[in-house]
Amino acid sequence: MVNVIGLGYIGLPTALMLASHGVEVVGTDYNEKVVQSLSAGRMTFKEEGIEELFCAALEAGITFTTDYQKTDTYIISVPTPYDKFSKKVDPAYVVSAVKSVLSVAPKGAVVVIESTISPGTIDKSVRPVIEELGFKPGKDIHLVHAPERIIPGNMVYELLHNNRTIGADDREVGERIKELYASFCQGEIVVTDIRTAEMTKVVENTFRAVNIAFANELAKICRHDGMDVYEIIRICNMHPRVNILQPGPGVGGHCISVDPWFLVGDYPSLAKVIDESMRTNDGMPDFVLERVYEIMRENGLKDISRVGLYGLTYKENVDDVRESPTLQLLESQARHLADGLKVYDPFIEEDLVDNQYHSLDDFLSDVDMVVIMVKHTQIKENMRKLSGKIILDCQNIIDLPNVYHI
Ligand code: SAJ
Repeated sequence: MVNVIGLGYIGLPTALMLASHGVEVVGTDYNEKVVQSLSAGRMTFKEEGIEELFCAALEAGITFTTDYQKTDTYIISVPTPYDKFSKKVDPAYVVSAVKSVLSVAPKGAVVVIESTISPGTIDKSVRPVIEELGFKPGKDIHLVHAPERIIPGNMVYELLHNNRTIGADDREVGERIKELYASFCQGEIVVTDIRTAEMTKVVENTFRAVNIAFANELAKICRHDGMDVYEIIRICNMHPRVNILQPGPGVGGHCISVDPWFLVGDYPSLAKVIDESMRTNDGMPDFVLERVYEIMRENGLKDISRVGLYGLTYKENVDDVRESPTLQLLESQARHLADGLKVYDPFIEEDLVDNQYHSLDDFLSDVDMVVIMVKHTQIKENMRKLSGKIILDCQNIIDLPNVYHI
């Protein structure tokens, strides 16, 4: 039996996938509400294909509890927040989950850490705790790091098809865990050491962050001299060895906007390109706000409360707002004493910010200018409703005349 600890965006889909592929699974979360909801057959977040997977896992017998189980395999997928000032990962949840596991685990159990951690966290923060509690890593307890790579919005497909990395102290244990993931994963599974697995995960997200920062910097250069950044990137990407990502209003989510900071925090004098890239990305919501003021001036629009932000989530077609560029822009707005921007997102039902609308028509009738913040499919579908508005399209998805871009 596998005990999956932490039933969030990563742990839950992984638990469901294992359960629906013949593995006995118990899911544990300290949040009683999450456990109650899942036990009552209600999923806790929206994601393409997740309801079907949830039903299959329930039928296969998955159960949910707040208690840790006595078993031979644990998968820990708890959050790893980072400290915004030191730029370092905070492994407190991982450490606390490991301690709870050790209070019930039999000798010889395998503890797989899926949570993203900065390179060296297992050596610095996990091994000492295991030793303090009287266990010998590699003998009484086996450590594995199996970082997840699925992308919100396409999680179920990617769980099945992505390649995976398993980092283990002991090759034979690594191979055993590889077999476990191979119960559902059709991608290639590489077995390596723990430090390499930790580093690989952070480097992948850093690569994407630096590439997006490059696109954002190009957007600023092109804006300066009236060039079309999208056309320039499109043509450059026709070169067989060039693949530039897209500029946007900022980088959100709990991965690409966070993980690269771990390298900056741990290697401040070495991670120069990464540091500058992260600052470029973090500066984009402010850049968008400056564009809003510029376009308002150009159109004689004086009242910022007649401007609406379309999209509140960190990316398209998900209901996740963690580190979202829209939230960052609203924070900036408060600093610039420019309260009153209106907000609408079809994926967000609860009230998260001031001046938030839950009806697109009401939102549109209260604004003269619309800022497209997210590439939701729904926005493209409703494009005709936007005609007549001043539009700042930060995602280059609106095919109407006289649209402004970043
Ligand atoms: N973005 C751009 N321009 C682009 C692409 C993305 O501005 O060309 C923005 C998005 O709008 C969003 C942010 O970047 O705000 C991040 O979105 P994303 O779709 O690039 O990535 P995430 O954060 O949803 O998921 C990433 C993925 N990592 C990589 O692609 C290397 C995913 O595979 C990881 O599993 C995930 O991080 C994670 O959990 O670490």
